[in-house]
Amino acid sequence: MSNYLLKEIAEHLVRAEVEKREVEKVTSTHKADLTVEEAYLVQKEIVEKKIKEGNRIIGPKMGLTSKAKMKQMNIEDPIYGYVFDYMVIENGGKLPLNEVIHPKVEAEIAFVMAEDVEGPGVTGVQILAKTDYVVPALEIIDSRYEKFHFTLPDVIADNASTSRVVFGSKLYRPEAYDLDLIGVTLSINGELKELGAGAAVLGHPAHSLAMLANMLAKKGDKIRKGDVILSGGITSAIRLEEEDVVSGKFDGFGEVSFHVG
Ligand code: 0L1
Ligand code: MG
Repeated sequence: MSNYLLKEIAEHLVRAEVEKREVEKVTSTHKADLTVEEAYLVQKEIVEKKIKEGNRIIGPKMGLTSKAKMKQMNIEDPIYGYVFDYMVIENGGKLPLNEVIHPKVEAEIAFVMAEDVEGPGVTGVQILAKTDYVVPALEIIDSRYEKFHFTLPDVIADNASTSRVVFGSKLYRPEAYDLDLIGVTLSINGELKELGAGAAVLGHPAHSLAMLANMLAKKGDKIRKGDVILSGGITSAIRLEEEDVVSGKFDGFGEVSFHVG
């Protein structure tokens, strides 16, 4: 695929995000046979464009990490995207509905990295040894595609549907927890909507970051010291509506919340 077309698809997806407008998936409109490799090149264009515009990367994120999502998409490996500073909402803060298209929320555990981690061959144990802190989080995903309908290359090109994130207010040392056993509930307007445990993320959230390091290594890239990394959804993603009050309760980690305005 030509560089010109990659850039055009990247512009198209950024425009959809900025204009808060859902668009048809790019594999229908631009090029039916966009490969996974090409999709990551589109994502790279988007990331570079956002950096040029003055935004800062908070860290990479992992997506499609649950067995259910992987089965639904018929894939073996998860995907990654990037979270930027403008996407962070303070704990207890507001998600203005007019800033997004059709948001959904999922509960996750984020890692704050103490050191660079470079693949290949990285393990979950190595990730934990190089993690400063873990922190509970609520990720708000907002595919730029109509009705969240996409193929694997579409969603990779669209920065893995990344839109907003709310981090918990306290940081926790990882060795004090069995992250796979952490129970999480996700409630909206006081009603329990979803529950899960850390093991829903590829068996253990640290395993997800090990896969990330190994995937990045194939691109000559790595996890960096200071990155804050979303490891993947512990719960399914729930569609958000005007006035929703959202609360994620994490065993031993406290609560993360926001409301939709
Ligand atoms: O963070 C995620 O797991 C989202 C990945 C993209 C798939 C989706 O939009 O549901
Ligand atoms: Mg996610």
